[in-house]
Amino acid sequence: MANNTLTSRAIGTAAELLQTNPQSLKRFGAAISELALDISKSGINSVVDNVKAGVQKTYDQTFGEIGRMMDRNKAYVEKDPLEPDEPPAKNIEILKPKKLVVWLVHPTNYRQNGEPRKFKRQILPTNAISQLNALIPKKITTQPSIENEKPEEIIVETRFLEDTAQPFDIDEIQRSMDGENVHGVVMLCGIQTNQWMRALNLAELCQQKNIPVVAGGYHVRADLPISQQQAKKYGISLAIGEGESELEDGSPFMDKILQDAWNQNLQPEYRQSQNPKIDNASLPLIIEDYQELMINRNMATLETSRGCPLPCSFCTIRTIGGTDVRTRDPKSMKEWLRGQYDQHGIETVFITDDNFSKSKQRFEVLDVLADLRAEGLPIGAMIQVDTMATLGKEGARFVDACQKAGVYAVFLGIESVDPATLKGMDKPQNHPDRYKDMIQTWHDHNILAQCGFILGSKEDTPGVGRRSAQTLLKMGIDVAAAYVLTPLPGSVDYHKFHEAGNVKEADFNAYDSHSKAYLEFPGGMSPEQIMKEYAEFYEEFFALKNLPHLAERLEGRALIAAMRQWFWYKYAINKGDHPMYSGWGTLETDYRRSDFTNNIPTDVQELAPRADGPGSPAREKRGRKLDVIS
Ligand code: B12
Ligand code: SF4
Repeated sequence: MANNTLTSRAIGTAAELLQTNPQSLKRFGAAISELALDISKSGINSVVDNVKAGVQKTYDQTFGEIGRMMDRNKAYVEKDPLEPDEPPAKNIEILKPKKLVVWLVHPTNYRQNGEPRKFKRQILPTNAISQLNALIPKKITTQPSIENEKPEEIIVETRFLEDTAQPFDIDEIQRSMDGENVHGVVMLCGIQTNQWMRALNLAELCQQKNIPVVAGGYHVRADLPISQQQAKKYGISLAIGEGESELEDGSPFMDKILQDAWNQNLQPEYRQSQNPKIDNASLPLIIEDYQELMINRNMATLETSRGCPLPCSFCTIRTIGGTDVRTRDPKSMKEWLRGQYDQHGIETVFITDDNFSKSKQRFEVLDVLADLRAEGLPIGAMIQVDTMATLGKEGARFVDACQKAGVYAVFLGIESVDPATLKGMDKPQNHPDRYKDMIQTWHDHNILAQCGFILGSKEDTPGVGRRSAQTLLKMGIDVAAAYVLTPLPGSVDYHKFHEAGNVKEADFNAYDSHSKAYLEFPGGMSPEQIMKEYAEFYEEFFALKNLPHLAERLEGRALIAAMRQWFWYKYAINKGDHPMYSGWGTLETDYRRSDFTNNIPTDVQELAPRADGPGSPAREKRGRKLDVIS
């Protein structure tokens, strides 16, 4: 009997892992060896019975999973706290509570043929959804506009829609807002520049149904006049700031938006007074059904700090997130992480801080993770750091602390192996002659070294793709993500290149650092040549002959993660996606971006940034801080 249970558990576990968590190969392997041990102990007859039981369980699980997949496209709805459990007795009139329905929608972008880029499973959860879910209260109290009017309590019901992995069903959104005393608002959130055109189209669909829309995220915070004009056309209200911030008049950003949404009186824009402190900001509220849309449902994202003091000209983190790094209180993270593990099975946390090594609280955060591991929680972490993170005594202490904390992967901002190109990027902290030692240090701590690499700078010359891939391989980089140089609105590059007339693309959908090169520099490579270099970089780096080397430098979880990522990158590139923006399979949709001309300015000059906007020379003089070891 014990063997029966053991075998079906092993088969069940294996089936479950294959269905819901294909990357947990290690546990799958353990389940298989458990099964093999069982077979050798119990003889063939009982094994046949056990396999039957296992097959039954697998069958049940498979159909359970199909059911879940069908449900997956239905939005998550929290139970209305005022909704009675029992149906009301006849003849008793129940006053329907007032309710504001808030849809958190993360827009995808379009493929070049106009098809929305949608997958059956998404690679990483969108932080903005879980973060805003935490910031939106369950109830708001109206502020009376006239004397003697009583404040009223409004229930706030939050739903989500991940446009990258779910159909955008405007009728379902509209139905959720139907009814007496019910109002609704769609919050388009976490919008990157390449998602802005899709966001406009979604807003257009909402506008046709009279559903109010508020939009926010890095693209909105870049504060471009053209985006503000486009927003006006579709009646979009803009949230130019962080959800945790305050408006100029001192009122909380989010409260004001919710109040105005209830009163059906949204303003054209909400502008934060300054980047807020986040010490005690709410931690993300993870939604179980949302996690089910992910390839790895056991991974969560968490920001422990915001901003970066370094000067890289292509990046918007320092210009929009700020050069003074703001941190969360690490103590609050311990309970949060424990809770996420217990409630949602979160075993991997991607710390999304763009430069975790510049967070003043990095050691405290790592201690929290190490303590949890000491308690027996199998939590692992991925981090992103600069190339100075391992330097000196402090660097040595940092890498040790990372290993103790269960960090198994680090993303390094390498960007180029050529000092002239790095100079052009205003990245003085990067020294290619130090890269090899730095990578070795991470490997010595059994941490896989992944890096970002940018192609298409004016200093790049033909052959740069293959040449750079070979150099990175020799230096020991395990997995490399290449990007086509793109002027992100809000960055110093955006101002610089626009001013110089190098920007040749008016469709923001193409600003995904992958589908198209459009920056042209006099004497530099043509956009076609840049795309050729980009393709050759991936071809060279991910040649099968390079795969076995991973096992020479890593082991355990880091090795499994490196192999998983390696194959993932190959799969995504073969599919024509960027590995950072791909997913499992394709979610078919009939919708095609129709208004190729409507939303695209006729002249790139219309893309001009504000003279005092983020990344502008006017602001750079005030904000720039050099904190670089040269
Ligand atoms: C994690 C991450 C990823 C992940 C996951 C992305 C995802 N879908 O969530 C991966 C690795 C997949 C990824 C890929 C890419 N990313 Co990325 N990514 C990040 C990173 C490091 C963290 C994002 C995050 O979780 N932030 C935390 C959340 C809570 O912040 P938020 O979304 O901005 O939301 C806050 C506010 O903006 C505001 N807000 C947002 N929406 C709304 C809506 C309303 C109504 C309100 C009131 C408020 C509000 O409130 C929130 C809480 O404060 C950011 C940099 C950063 N620090 O933000 C870059 C960043 C977002 N990525 C960027 C880019 C360019 C990309 C890529 C195109 C290529 C690349 N260079 O990496 C690809 C494209 C993939 C894609 N299209 O999604 C840029 C975007 C800049 C831009 N203008 O487009 C950023 C800003 C980094 C940078 N280099 O400057 N990325
Ligand atoms: S080090 Fe990274 S996060 Fe900091 S400015 Fe440079 S690219 Fe941006």
